[in-house]
Amino acid sequence: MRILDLLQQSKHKLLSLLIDPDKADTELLLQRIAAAEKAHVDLLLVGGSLITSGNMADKLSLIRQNTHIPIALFPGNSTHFHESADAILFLSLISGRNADLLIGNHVHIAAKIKNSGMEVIPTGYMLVESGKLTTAQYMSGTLPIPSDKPDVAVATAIAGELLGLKCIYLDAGSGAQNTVPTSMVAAVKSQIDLPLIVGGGIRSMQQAQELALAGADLIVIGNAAEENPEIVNQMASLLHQIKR
Ligand code: 1GP
Repeated sequence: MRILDLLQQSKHKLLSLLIDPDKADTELLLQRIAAAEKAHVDLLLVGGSLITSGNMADKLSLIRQNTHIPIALFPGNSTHFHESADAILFLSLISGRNADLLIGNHVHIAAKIKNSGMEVIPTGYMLVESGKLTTAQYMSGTLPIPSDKPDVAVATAIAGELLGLKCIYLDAGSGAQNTVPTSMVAAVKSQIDLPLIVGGGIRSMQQAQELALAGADLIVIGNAAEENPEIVNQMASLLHQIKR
């Protein structure tokens, strides 16, 4: 099944694990993949706004060899593309006004992506202010949407939908102090007819549950799974019990 079909058609909420290729050595990566497989995690996102290790290809092939969970790239820029993933979140940073992250990087990598035959998921990527400067905000050189301005988030998401994007990702940024507010998630979900991905700073079952009930269709966790591997299994079961 294509990942976008899963996002659009799943009858329950979904969990994605974000794998930062810089953070996991081989043994740790294998442990995390095995835990994700056991927990029936729905999607692996591989990437981040800054990747310095340079062995993305090795990490992707290791992941590919050890799991059937679909793998989507979550690139910070066009150099993060690699053909061995199943799909790419083709991110337009619509909360920002950085032309390179709205169209520039896309032009650089478009032909390669098209020739790869990989599934492309055009995604309206929205950074939301989360209590402290995150790597994503810093690296993108953009202002996040203020967390107390759901109307700005709604208008931005609607613009993304009207531009033809296929899903919206509300991200407080990896390691965020505060998650995206549930009120903002609910406001955005009520005004668009697209799958909604929510991530950044989600560390507890309660946060995941509240965000899912507010309208998040896919919850993304990165740091929480690194700090507390047990939470992956618990969060997947919880989300799979919440109907869309
Ligand atoms: C970041 O949403 C992801 O883009 C995951 O964030 O590492 O804080 O869970 P965390």
